[in-house]
Amino acid sequence: MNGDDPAYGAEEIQVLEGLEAVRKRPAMYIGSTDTRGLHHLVYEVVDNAIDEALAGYCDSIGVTIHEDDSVTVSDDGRGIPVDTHAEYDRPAVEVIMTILHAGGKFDNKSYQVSGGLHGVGVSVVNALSQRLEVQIKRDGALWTQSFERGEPAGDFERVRDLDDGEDTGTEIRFWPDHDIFEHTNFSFSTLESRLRELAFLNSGVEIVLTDEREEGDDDASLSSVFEYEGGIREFVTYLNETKSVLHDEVIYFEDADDAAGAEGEVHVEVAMQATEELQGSLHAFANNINTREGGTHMTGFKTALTRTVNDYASEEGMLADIDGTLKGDDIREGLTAVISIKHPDPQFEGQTKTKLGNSEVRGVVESAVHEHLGTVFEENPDVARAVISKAVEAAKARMAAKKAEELTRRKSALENTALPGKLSDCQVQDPDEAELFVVEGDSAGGSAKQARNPENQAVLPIKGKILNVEKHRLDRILENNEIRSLITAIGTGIGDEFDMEEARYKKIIIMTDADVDGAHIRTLLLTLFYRHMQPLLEAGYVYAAKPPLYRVRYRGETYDAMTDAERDQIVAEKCDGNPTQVQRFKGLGEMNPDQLWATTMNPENRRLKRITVEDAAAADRMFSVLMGDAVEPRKKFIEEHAPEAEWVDI
Ligand code: 0RA
Repeated sequence: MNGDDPAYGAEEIQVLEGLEAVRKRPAMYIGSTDTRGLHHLVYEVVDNAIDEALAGYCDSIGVTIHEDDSVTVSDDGRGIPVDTHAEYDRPAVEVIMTILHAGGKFDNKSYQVSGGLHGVGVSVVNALSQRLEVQIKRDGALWTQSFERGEPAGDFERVRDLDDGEDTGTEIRFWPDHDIFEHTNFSFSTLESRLRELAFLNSGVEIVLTDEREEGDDDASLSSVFEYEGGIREFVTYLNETKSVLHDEVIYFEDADDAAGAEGEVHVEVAMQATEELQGSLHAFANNINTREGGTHMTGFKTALTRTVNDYASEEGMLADIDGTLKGDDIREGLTAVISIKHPDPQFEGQTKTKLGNSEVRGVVESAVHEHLGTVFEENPDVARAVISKAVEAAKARMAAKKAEELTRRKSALENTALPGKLSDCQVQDPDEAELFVVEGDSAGGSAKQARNPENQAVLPIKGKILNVEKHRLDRILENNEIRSLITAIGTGIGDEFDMEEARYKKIIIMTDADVDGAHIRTLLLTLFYRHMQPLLEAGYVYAAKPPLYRVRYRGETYDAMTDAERDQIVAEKCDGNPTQVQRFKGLGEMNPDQLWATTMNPENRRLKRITVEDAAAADRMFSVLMGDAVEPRKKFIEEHAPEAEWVDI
């Protein structure tokens, strides 16, 4: 960029095109314009505040959801610069707010979160907001400017002097543009989990989330404060809250390396703790971004973990009972770990840009883990023993399970041609069109069979409670008849045998009663999918049907209500007193086939909820809370989430 006058005019035009491009193709900048993209706006602004914190200037961040669905993000950082930008001859804040990627040019921050996945800069938030107001406390004064759909709506103004001792900082309030976003209602719990995560990842930064709306989507509290001096150590403690841990102290170490060259240091932090669980729970972050697809930091961690544990175990003669060495999977069974790296120039790859690509990071993490974990083991033999005994136990079980799996595999090779007897299959063979209803109980299954459209709707009744898949390894799970019929009907197989190409339906719809037992069965089924058939969830093939709770009849008309509130609304608005009949459906079995078709199965009227793996950590926690041994946290969870527990996003 150069600053002479003719170029200035040209740049000005480019600027306008820049934000226009954002409004034209918002998905290119924030991923999507659904609720995910909407929340991205908040993360983008918060990332800027986190950058201030990482640079050492900010220790408190506030996020407030207002009644009009606008959001304010405030921080006590240095404040956005208020001087005039020499090249553009405009106030610096205006440049930052109206020029793509301008933010970074003002500063050489060592670790810029913005620049990573979100990385688009606050100007994108501005472009996608019908209004945005910024207040800056800096250079002894309070300053302000507002914008509409990315363009200045007024001049940059000095409002007043700061009081003695009044802190510097930035406050940005924005109103997402209804023309861009499908919905503009923010979810407290979605913001809460990301902000909690950020507080874990950036120890010492206080983040306060406040909901000023009358009806927050979470009635538990209107304000949450997150601040973790222990950083990712406390993250691991949190993830293990409902699990039985095998050693008291969380293992923690950090290191820095100059492998990234002149750009700056690569900083590595690892926290881990072994538990009795069968599932491991590994979470890798790069510059605060949850790298769900893994990457070089994850690979480095796994390699070094396997090597370090095997080295120590064989030196101590702990491998006598097993054939060969411990496999990575054995060591990671029940292990909860958080790996967080900060890199001056992170490269994100993969389908969702959540895979870390920097090749030098692998070695950096590998040597850090090898060195520090080795030391931890030497200095804490009890901890080493706990981790290794669990891995040895897992290795033995693996060998036993392998035999069982082979047996099932051989059996299923013969059985596979025959679909389960209880399945009423549909006529179409095309998975794009075919739907499978997994129905609770034989009687509801019977109604569903009569109600369905046999052309493309298949019905599989599932009896009672299926096996608690959280507590058993795959070999035991495969002994269960209900689960075997389900897997055979779906067609993909399970575990190592899983093959997405073989899916016989692209909609697998769980249809259970709208009561606690129904919710339980649904959770069991989802646990099975989550643990052993996760690609189905990732592909968006799994749904929950939402049967109505009530049917209201009034003067020959019928209305269905999903909730008590909906019922009350119908009664108030549609019915005028006397001959109003309200029928409560206790179970699916109480509906006759016509009703079941009309309310729950007919694609024209039904409501389905697509089940996704939005947040692996949150889902992991919820499954453990709902399915695990610890009774108190489960009780607490159900009490806190009772009204929406059935529809928690998993
Ligand atoms: C550019 C340069 C500097 C800080 C910021 C932007 C900044 C942006 C945001 C957005 C939200 N909160 C923020 N806080 C700061 C560095 C200014 C300096 O060098 O003093």
